[in-house]
Order: sequence, then structure tokens, then C-alpha cells
Amino acid sequence: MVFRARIDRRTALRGAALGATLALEPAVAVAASRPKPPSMPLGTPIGCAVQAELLAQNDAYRQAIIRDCDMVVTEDALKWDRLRPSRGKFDFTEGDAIVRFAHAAGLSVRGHALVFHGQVPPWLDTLRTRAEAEAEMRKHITTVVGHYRGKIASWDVVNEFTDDSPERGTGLRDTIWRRLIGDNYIEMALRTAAQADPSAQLVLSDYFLEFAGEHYDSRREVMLRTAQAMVTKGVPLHGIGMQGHLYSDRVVDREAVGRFVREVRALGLVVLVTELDVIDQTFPADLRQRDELVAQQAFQLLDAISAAGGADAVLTWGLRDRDSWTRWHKPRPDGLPTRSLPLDDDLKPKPLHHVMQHFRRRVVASEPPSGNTKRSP
Ligand code: 9MR
Repeated sequence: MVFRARIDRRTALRGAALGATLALEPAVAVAASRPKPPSMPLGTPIGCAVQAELLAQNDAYRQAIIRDCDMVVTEDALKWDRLRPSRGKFDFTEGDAIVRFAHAAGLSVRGHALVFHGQVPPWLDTLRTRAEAEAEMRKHITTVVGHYRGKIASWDVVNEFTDDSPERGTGLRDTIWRRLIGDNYIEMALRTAAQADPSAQLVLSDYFLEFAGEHYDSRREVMLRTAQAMVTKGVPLHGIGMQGHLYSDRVVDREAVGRFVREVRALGLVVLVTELDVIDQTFPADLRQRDELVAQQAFQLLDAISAAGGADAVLTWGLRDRDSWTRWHKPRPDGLPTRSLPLDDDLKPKPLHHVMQHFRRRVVASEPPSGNTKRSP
């Protein structure tokens, strides 16, 4: 396999060699049900984003998730527009269905996303004052985290808060929350979430933390600065989410990623990969080649993180290509369907699946970070 040939000697020697892992674990041989065999210890827990509608309709999809995942994350079900189409009402139907499925299958759940500027209902624009915004944000977090107290183990508390021009000013995105409440809305969101469920893992997550270049350096800096400020003030923050939306035309900066992970861990926080996938717009059309290149991109990121101490969890943003947001939002210029995820349209494992399973099993030998750390169960 192309990506196997690219692995350096150090990597090959560390823990289980990827080649051996792949040879021993053709996807068909992966156990279809829990519990996992004791001979395969968990390295990094892995998972994927799920949609309630698909879980309800498709048994093969459900079985693939049970086979391939240790946890799931709510892709759209707990966003403001789904939960709160009108101001006075919370609709937990989809979120509850995902949690029920996951717990019945022995999977843990991540919630996405308590504070996010995307996918919000129009009524949010009617908020006018600081007091009103603060009350609404607190009510939202308290109600949602409270509803899932003890059931959702880990939350994206604030998602995508870095500005698209991160080198400007504080580097924080201009959202309704920041405009009305001020920069401390992040701290407020974390404190409110911790009050609603003191045992939940609380995460700040963002995109474009993986690539080479000044723009990406600035984004990493904003994230580190924010995390550092939270830790200094004793704000309950436990992890940083690198979303991991990788691009075929951008290089993963292994050194910068390693530095970033070490700095996050030095603050006593864990790193999670929260939304991994590969946007394959500029990769060749040939399926075999394309799938190998997709796997290589993801391997570069996960291996760099692993070498710097490892991730607390790695989740892909969906499991099956046909369900990926990239199909609609990042189409290929040649019109061929994108192949961004571990399984193809027919739920057949691709090289990215093997990469995920490799990290699932590989135990990173390193000191666990101390301080604010909270692992998802
Ligand atoms: O996967 C989500 C897709 O179903 C939605 O249509 C889309 C709307 O923008 O959002 C997708 O998820 C996003 C996530 O919530 C935040 N990070 C980027 C993800 C991909 O756009």
C-alpha cells in the first residue's frame, strides 16, 4: 500500500508496526460486536459523527458504527437550529435517539456544539443586549448539558471561535456572543457547562490547526493563548479539539502539530481530533490512488499527534463517504463523488479505515498529562 511504504523507520519500530497491523486486520476480520477481544488493547478511542435519521433507517450503518467506533458525536442533532427552531422550546428528539443507540451499543457520546455561530435559528438575531445574550447562552447550556448530564461524556463547548484573520486584534471571531457579551463569553460558556455537569469533559474546538504556513501558525497561537488564559484563571477546560478537516492541496505540518500538541499537554489539557476527514478535490480520480492519498494525509496528522503524546480521542466527521458534508460542500471539479471517510458508499473499508483502526490499537507510551485533564470514559 502506498501509505505503508511512506512510513519512516522510527514509526515502524514504535509499538505495533502499521504494516503488521494492516496484514493482521483486514476489515472483514474486525469483530462485529462488543466486547473487544482482550488481545487488542485500546490505544486511542475512535469514533465518528452520526446523524439520527440514518441510525433510524439503516441497520448496516448502525452495525458498522458499532464495529468501528468507541464513541460517536452528534453531527447536527444538537446544533441550535435543530434543538431550538423556536425560542421557547428545546427539541431533544434526535439527540435522545443518538444517545439511546450509543449507550445500548456500549459507545460513549460527544456533544457538538453548545456555542457556535453556524447553524443557528433566525430568532437569535433578535437578541439585543448583553444581559439578554448572557441569559440565553446560560439557559441553553444549562438546559442542554443538564438534560444529558451523566450521558454525554464530552462537549464541544465553543466551536470555531478563531477569526478568519487570526492575526488581527485578539484573533477571536466576531460572533453574536462576542459582540453582545464580550471576549469572556468563552469563559462563561465553560463555567456554565461545568456547573450543569461537573463530570463532563469540556473542549474548545477549531479548524485549520494542522497545516504549514503563517496563517495556520496564527490560528494555533490564538487557540494556545485562549487555552492558556483559561488554565491561568482556573476555568474548567479539559481539552482542545483539532477538527482535522484535511485538504488534498495542503501539507500537514508535522513539526508545528507536534509543538502544538506538546504545548497543549503542558497546560494539563488533552488533545482530541474532533472532525477528521480529507477533502479530496485535487487528488487523482483513480479510486485506488485517491483512497491511499486520503489515508496518507490522515496518517500524517495522527502520527504527528501520536509522536507528541497522543490524542485522547479521534473522531471522523461521518463514517461512510456518501454521508460526508464534503459531497455537498466540497465537490470535486470533475464531478466524481468525494471519498473523504473510512468507509465507501457501500460501507466497505478503505485505507483510511485501516489507519483509524491502527491508532485505535496502538498504545502510546508516554506520561499522562496532569492538571485539568479529564478523559472521556
Ligand atoms: O456535517 C455538518 C453538515 O451536515 C452540515 O450541513 C454543515 C453545515 O455547515 O455542518 C457540518 O458540520 C460542520 C461542523 O458542525 C463544524 N465544523 C465543520 C463541519 C463541516 O462543515
